[in-house]
Amino acid sequence: MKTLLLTGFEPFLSYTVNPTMKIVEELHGMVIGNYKIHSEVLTVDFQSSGEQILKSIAAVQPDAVLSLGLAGGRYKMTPERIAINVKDGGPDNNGYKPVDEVIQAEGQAGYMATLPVRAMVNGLVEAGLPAEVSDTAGTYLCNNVMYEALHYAATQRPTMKSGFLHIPASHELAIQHGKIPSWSHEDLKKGVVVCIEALAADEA
Ligand code: PCA
Repeated sequence: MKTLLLTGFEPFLSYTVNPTMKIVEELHGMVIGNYKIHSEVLTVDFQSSGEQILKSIAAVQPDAVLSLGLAGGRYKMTPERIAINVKDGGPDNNGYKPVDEVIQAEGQAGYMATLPVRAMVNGLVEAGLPAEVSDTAGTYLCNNVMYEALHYAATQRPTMKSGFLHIPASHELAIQHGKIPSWSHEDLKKGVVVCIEALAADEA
């Protein structure tokens, strides 16, 4: 049995609910494909979220990492193709607002996801869920965490696969927020399960 580190995020900015938090909490301890899921919820904080995911990787020693983030306004499930070495935007939940900063001074300009993004999109569409590959994870916390995990894998643990899935808002969030497209919690969770199944099938 392999281990998957599955991360979500706490609420941030105008998003009073983060659907990724509930999904990772519900999937914690489950077995999907040949992966046992270990879940963690990360803070939306430029100073600590990178450290948090690296600590979890050290503690859990996962074979693969799948991080989830809310992309409020997107209509589809979007596995991310690439993380870039940039911190910009915000503010985060501590009020910090970086401008044109690097994440890792010695790091590459970008790292491609090492999860099977195309197989994930195909699996999602086959399961009846709208999906496409995304070519930008932005420059906020999601990109930050994706970059940190891929940088760690590239420099310290090349066998560990890693990547990121942005998901649309849940109905619960959309009701509170007012102006964003949304999916049911069940469909969002199913989409995450399908992506993990695609990862497992890709290795079989
Ligand atoms: N989405 C944000 C950060 C936390 C989250 O769930 C992002 O897309 O960067």
